[in-house]
Amino acid sequence: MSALKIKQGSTSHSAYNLRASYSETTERHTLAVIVANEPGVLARVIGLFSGRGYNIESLTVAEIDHEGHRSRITIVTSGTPQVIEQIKAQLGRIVAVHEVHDLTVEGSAVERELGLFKVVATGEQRIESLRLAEIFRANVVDSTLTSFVFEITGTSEKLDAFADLMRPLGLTELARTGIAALPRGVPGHRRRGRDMGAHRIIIDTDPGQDDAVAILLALASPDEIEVLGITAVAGNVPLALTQVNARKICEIAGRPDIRVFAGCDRPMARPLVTAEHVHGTTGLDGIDLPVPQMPLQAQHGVDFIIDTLRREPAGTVTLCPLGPLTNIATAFARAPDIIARLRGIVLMGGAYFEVGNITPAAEFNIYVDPEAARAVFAAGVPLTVLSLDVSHKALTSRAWVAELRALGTRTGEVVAAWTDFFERFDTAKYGSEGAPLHDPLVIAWLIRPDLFTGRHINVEIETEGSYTLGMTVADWWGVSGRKANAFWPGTLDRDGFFALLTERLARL
Ligand SMILES: [Ca+2]
Repeated sequence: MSALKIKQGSTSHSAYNLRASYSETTERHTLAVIVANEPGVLARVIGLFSGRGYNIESLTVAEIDHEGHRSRITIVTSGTPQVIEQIKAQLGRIVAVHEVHDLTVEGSAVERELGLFKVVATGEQRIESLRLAEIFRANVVDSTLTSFVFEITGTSEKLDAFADLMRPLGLTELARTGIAALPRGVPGHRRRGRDMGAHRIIIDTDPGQDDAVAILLALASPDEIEVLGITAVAGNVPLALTQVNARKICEIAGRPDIRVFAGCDRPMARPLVTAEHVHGTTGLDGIDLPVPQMPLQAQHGVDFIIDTLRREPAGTVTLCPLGPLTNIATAFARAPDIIARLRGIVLMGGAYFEVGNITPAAEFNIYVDPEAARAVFAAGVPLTVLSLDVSHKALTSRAWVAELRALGTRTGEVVAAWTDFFERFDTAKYGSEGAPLHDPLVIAWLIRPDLFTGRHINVEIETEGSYTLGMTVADWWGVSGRKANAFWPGTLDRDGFFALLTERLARL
């Protein structure tokens, strides 16, 4: 069919006063936009079209809008006028159908407000499911002989409707994993953090140069991310340094208004293990930074996490741990009611194919507090795990450091100096050119999940092994039969990731 793009026109704000019209795009193809105004309609619409053999060349949900309890769904389809008439007749039996004309032609701005979900289905129904997926404008992101994962874009209601349809087809897991990337540069659609669609996050961190880059990336991305606060934890270096470092980073970003809290100073059940050998004695070695002027908040970081989750609407806050999971697990233990109020957790930690970096079996963040990690992975929260499997694909390069310096900004120079520092350690350790930039992947995942593919799998934490303490036992191949509890990205668009970093850091 000819190029077809949809944008909200002036008429689309009123779903109930639309006039009917067709617009011919070619001799054969007809565009119809159908607006329905009933909750749960999507499930019935999809059910209507599955397996009916309509000669529909394109049927795409272009818009879902919820006003109170009412849903308005715009469906764009093409086909012969006869087919369109059939669709209208079928739909008219279950919903109020209006056709819209005179829509302004523009990109898919509507998608910007919708969530991104991943669905795992198995078995023989794959083809059927894919056909349904097409209706939802879904992308298959991972596929094996026995299962496939695809992501759909939509609201929670849409996901629920989709899940109902998919279950008989072999749906095994369903998890909300993030928000679709927000295309930039569409006038009138610049959004700040509090708006629908943006991630509202608490960053829990043990800076660390790579933590610092993650925080800078978040603060440079207000369209997609609102930072509610930063909680420091002991990890790479002791708490007395990580809370200071977190404030230094906020000041580099020109954001002394961000509230920084000190959390736990040691793991739940073990002595603290640190990583000065990687990050230097301050945790931010590589360039001298001034003593921060912004205050440390008086409240304990764990109390801030608990209070925030109890205060904010349920399902709106995401935790982003970049260090040992002590603060998070302590908050869960002290206030179990907050677990169900989380939108999700997106963390850096663990490894499967890349195995360990602090021991042969374990990644540092999980190793430092394995009891905390076990509690978090068992909490039943939608969990996304950015592990060494992807961070070892996020290797810095001389060309990227040169790009940072070429920005000619203080931020560019600081990040370049940090990279120079920790590259020395990692280059010697791994024999590679460049060093892995672990923690910024958490923020990159929130902004651009399309840079990753992965699987929804079971991950258990080893807390007793003689040689494997802190290992993330990740069932990538699905051999354990244990229930999936985490989305585990396995691939990364490396160049896309560094391009995103450069673009965002240039704003600070
Ligand atoms: Ca960290």
